[in-house]
Amino acid sequence: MITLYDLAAKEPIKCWSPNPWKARYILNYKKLPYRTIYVDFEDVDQVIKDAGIPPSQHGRDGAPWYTVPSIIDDATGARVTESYKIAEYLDSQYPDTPKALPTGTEALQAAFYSQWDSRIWDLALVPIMIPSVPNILSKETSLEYFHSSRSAAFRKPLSEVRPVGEEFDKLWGRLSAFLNELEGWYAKSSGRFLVGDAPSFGDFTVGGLFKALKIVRGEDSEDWRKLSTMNNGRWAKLLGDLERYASDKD
Ligand SMILES: N[C@@H](CCC(=O)N[C@@H](CS)C(=O)NCC(=O)O)C(=O)O
Repeated sequence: MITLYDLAAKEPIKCWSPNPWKARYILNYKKLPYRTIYVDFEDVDQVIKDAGIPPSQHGRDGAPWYTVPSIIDDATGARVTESYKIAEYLDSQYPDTPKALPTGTEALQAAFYSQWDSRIWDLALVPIMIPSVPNILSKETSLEYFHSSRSAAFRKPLSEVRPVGEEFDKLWGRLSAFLNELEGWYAKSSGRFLVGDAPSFGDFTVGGLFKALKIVRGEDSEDWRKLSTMNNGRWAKLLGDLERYASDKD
């Protein structure tokens, strides 16, 4: 059995965070049986370390940083962290399942991921979503951890992270420009996904963030309404197409 480490949230929400969504989409797409351990935000470091999983990266001070998603595969004893590495591991360990990194597209997937990751986090979606995360966390201690870690990362109180007025319009404008570019890449595909009619890591990456925004800000929020109507509903349609791989009822 595979164990997936994910972040905990208030009932009835289960999976909500952009990065764990990528791993969950992949496990569901491959129809691999798994169970989830939901970890409170402030415990991620300790729980992942205690499970013998390596850090996914190191901070500026060189300190190891343990993150979710991480997996343990009982069949092999493998402990894997970081969504892209999880995709690589599952593709090679379970070659008879559909590939998250289809053969021949590996370099393109890596290039896409690097483009996405280096650009999306500074655009509007993240500062819009982050201040609302406390609404869905279940424990007081998680709220404290989230407030202090994110205020430190953004160098301002969490309540001031969401841009307002002109600043919001400017960030949203930059996001639209990026999404227009993304739509242009999708338009070159022969199918509904990035590489034809089968979803792959790139789609799971885009879908994971959009799904997180929808859950964290709420389906009825103005932010989701704006995002879901951009590019003629392209992103709402992508989420809809991925929905059959979005079960968190493991
Ligand atoms: N590039 C990594 C990013 C993982 C990541 O940033 N995970 C966040 C949750 S979305 C985390 O575990 N944060 C722990 C913390 O903030 O203490 C991946 O794709 O797996």
